[in-house]
Amino acid sequence: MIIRLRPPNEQDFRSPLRSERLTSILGIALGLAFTICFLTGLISHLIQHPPGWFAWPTGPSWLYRVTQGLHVTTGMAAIPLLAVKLWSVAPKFWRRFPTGRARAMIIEAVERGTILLLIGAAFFEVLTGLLNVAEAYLWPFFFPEVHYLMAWLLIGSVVLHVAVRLPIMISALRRRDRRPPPPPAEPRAPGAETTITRRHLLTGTAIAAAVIAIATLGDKIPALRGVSVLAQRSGTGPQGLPVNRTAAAAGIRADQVGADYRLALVGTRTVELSLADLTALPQRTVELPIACVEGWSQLATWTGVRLSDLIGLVDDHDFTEARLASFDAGPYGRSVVASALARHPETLIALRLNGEVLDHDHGFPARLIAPNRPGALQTKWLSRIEIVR
Ligand code: HEM
Ligand SMILES: Nc1nc2c(c(=O)[nH]1)N[C@H]1C(S)=C(S)[C@@H](COP(=O)(O)O)O[C@H]1N2
Ligand SMILES: [Mo]
Repeated sequence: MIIRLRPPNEQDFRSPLRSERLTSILGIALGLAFTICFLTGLISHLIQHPPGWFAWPTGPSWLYRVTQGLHVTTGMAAIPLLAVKLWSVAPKFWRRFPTGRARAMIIEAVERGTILLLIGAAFFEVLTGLLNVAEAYLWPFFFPEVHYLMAWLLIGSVVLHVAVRLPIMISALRRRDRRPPPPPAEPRAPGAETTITRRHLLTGTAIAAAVIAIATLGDKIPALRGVSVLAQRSGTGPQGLPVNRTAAAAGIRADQVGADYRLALVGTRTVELSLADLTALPQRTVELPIACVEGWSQLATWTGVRLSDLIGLVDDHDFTEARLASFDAGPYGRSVVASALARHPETLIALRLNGEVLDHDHGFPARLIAPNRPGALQTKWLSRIEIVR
């Protein structure tokens, strides 16, 4: 027997389950998922790189926890939608390229180019996102920037794609083709028989998306921990809270956070406070989540000194922001707290976590904890707070 290898053509794809209606329904679901990812991702980007016009509210304290948890969960749930959507249009990838008329060829080339861009950007976003939450930092500084730029490319090509296909989509949704079409005039080719319906396929896809979402939610919603096999963090760590970067990984030396520890407060005056000085100031206790940009989040009880009380020790004037610095020279060793958040009564320089002195890995001797703020900006191992007018 001689087997001739050739690229497939449109007719090789025989499943009678494919239809414009099925593709349209999957497309709407995927478009919604990508829109949610884009908007929640954009929020996260703006909080971390705020332009002048942008002010993220100081509350409710759980808001970022919800937006970023939604980002990662929706992105994960989009994976089966993307897979089935691509399957539903697979024959089109092998459509013969029109030859002859230049205009038709150009239109076809532009169309195929846009679709290629759309698919490439979608795979790229999902893959980089997945690697990031799996803590596979293959390109640690590179990830957010490229993921961010690709998000614009993706959402742009989604908008273009929807605009071009809207008429087909609307007419396909008006038509009722839930049942497989009647058998064609000629006898069905082998492989064309099917025992499932389009409705089964859609329900199965929806269940897959839901299972992935629930399996992802465990490090965000404690009640789901037991069934969340895809949760990115175990939820355990010292003092019941996961750690992204340990003191050892951040290169914190014992002498920096030992008996000689001082927190420098720099305003119109400068003061250096030892841990004993900090402990002697009025202590407050708040319940606030750590909400990592990677999607996991966890509530904890924090005790420490109000940032506004510390600012009051060195500056009596209006200020625009407080600049925090850490013994950690890494990318999360610095952060800026805008004045509204710095004045918030729940914004603390925490010394204790869940009833104990902060663990070294949670930022001992002192770390920031503030409401409605990405975990990456909750700076640990603080060395200096500068008040900027
Ligand atoms: C499985 C899917 C996805 C996962 C797991 C994921 C994960 C993440 C993570 C962990 C971040 C935080 C990065 C950081 O600040 O360090 C992020 C940010 C972001 N994501 Fe995704 N993502 C996914 C899909 C998408 C999609 C489909 C889009 C766009 C439609 C998107 C757009 C964004 C944007 C705009 C940011 C902000 C980047 C920045 O701060 O500069 N993501 N994503
Ligand atoms: N100095 C410093 N602070 C830091 C980090 C860091 O690497 N260095 N990681 C941040 C990140 S990404 C998160 S999610 C939180 C996690 O806090 P935890 O380790 O106490 O749970 O700390 C933040 N503070
Ligand atoms: Mo984080």
